[in-house]
Amino acid sequence: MTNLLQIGSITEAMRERLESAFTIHQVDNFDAKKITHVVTNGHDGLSPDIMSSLENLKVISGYGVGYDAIDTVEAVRRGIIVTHTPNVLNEEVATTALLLMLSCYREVLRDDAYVRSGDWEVKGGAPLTRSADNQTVGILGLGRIGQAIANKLAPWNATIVYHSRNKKDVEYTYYKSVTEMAKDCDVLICITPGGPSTDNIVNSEVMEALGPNGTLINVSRGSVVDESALIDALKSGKLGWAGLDVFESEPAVPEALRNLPNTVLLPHVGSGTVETRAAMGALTVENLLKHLKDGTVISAVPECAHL
Ligand code: A2R
Repeated sequence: MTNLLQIGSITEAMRERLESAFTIHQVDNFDAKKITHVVTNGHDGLSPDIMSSLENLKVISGYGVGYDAIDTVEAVRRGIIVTHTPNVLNEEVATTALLLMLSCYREVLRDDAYVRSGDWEVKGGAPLTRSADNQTVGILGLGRIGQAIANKLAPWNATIVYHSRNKKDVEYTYYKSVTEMAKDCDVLICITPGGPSTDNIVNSEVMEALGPNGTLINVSRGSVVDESALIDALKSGKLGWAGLDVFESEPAVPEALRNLPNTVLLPHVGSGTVETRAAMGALTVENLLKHLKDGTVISAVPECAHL
């Protein structure tokens, strides 16, 4: 049997299929020389010290679309194929972005608390909220998920604008500068990859450009948004609302952020439904099984596509 190192947890369905082809080793007890395949997730990735100890490593299969926790430069140098799970989670993450946006606009948490506390009976009708219809929504990263978000916004009659590294062949207005885009937006939705090139790309300047009536949604990586600048902007009213599924040091979320009423916070569940996680798990496993069968994979990350 081929030897597979498991980083982080895997589902029972994944374990059952993997056990038919691999001997699965855990991080607290493995013989580095034997390991040829790794299964991991977007959060844990593969630490440089474990990666360098695995001299016979051939494939790192990631459960998730983001792979910023895996050193792909080193992987390419060593001829190791890194795979991920694109596309199968587009609609789910897009739904999460919409859920956060609508929750901010319609103050779902505040109004839910209003009913539960009994305030409705005592104080009467709740204060009015804002309409999510007819808003200008800036998508930061118009890739697979970004496009799914744009599609899902159609019933709200949104005007879509976007920023990404390259201009796309789409009807939406392209902005070269995130700040210039934020000035023209009611909502900014972050859905770029994490990593050095997008680190704190949403800084205080961008937040102030979005403004007191603006809403920031982050379903990408915590590193994309300057979290302490975000807390300052939300506290001072320079930014109106934030809906966040991801944070700088997950699962730790600063108390200052947790105490702010103009936020909706989720525990990184963008793709976290039974159905979508099953599809992601199946693709993670199939990449490994295909490599065993014929030396190729289904969904290599772009950097490794030539390997
Ligand atoms: O390369 P482009 O022009 O297509 O732009 C990509 C954009 N992007 C960036 N935009 C601005 N500055 C950057 N430094 C930068 N780096 C990348 O993000 C593209 O429009 C988008 C990523 O799209 P996809 O590669 O199709 O990724 P997908 O599947 O939409 O997932 C995005 C991220 C994952 O990496 C996870 O972190 C998260 O969603 O779940």
